[in-house]
Amino acid sequence: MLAVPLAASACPAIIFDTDYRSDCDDVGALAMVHALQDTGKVTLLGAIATTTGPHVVGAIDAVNTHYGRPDLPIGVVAPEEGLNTTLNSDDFASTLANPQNFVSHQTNATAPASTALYRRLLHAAPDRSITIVVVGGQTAIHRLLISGADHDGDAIPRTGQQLVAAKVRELVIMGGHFTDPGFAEFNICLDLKAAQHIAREWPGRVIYTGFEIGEEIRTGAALTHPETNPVARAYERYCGTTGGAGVIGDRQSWDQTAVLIAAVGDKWNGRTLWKISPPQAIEFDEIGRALITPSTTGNRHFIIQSDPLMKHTEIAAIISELMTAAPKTPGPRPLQQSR
Ligand SMILES: [Ca+2]
Repeated sequence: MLAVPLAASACPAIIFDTDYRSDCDDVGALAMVHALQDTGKVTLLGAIATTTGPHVVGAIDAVNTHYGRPDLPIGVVAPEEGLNTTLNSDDFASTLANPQNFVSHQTNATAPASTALYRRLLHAAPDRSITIVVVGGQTAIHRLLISGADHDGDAIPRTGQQLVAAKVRELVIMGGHFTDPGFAEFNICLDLKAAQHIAREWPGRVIYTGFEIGEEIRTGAALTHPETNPVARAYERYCGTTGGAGVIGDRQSWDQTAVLIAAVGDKWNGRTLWKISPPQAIEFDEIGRALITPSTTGNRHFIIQSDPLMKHTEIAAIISELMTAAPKTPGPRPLQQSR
């Protein structure tokens, strides 16, 4: 299969859209965004939480604050009947949002609605400047896309569709499975109707990094100091429930692959990380399986593993280095810590 080159812009302006309490790879991915900003590779404009667990905004803010960026806006989706936005587990969010453990100031109660924040950030941005990275369900981008002009009286004259067409350069989604046609992937199924709509209607290029890409890339065990680093603490809490209690362990790196693609495309220091598929038409069927049809006029793509050109362990080393990089300008620590 021929692959197409993927040129990253010099310094993408990123909105990070996350289901930040179902798995610790979201926390690792957010840490990567901050580390990439510390080295001038991206600019983080804000975060969107697609889960409505009571501590999710505080838990995102704790990591932003750890990296010295406490003022980044965080939007949250409002719950809706029939939509599973409150996930079953709360492995790390309450721990990260606890002010005895880490400093944070924003909460679910103070956070703007996801659609309001998306529209405000897009409206204020230069044309074709924004890269959206979605590492959870697609509820928030769906609501953005179908929002009307002057949504909730925001005085922004464009519809969501018009804003996206004008302002968004690229959408990178962790979701789907592109080598197993029978696999209905978790993020797609979190809000299947949204994922189907985005695949059909998003007015620009979409790159999917499938389950199979991050599955073999294991990171996390190199994190240290969970008493002061909320990223390490999340991995300790999460891997404590899936591995050994209280142990910082490795975890699959699904969400981190989306951040790496958004930041640097298909190359890292001149080496090819993975291949990008030729243009496709991509849909998701009634249970969430990806349907792929080559299309010369399509603008959907998926990631193809380039191993052995770049081994999983080599990509893991790149991600791990970013996840464990010390903040350039560390934020404050709590006066009294509970451990
Ligand atoms: Ca996720």
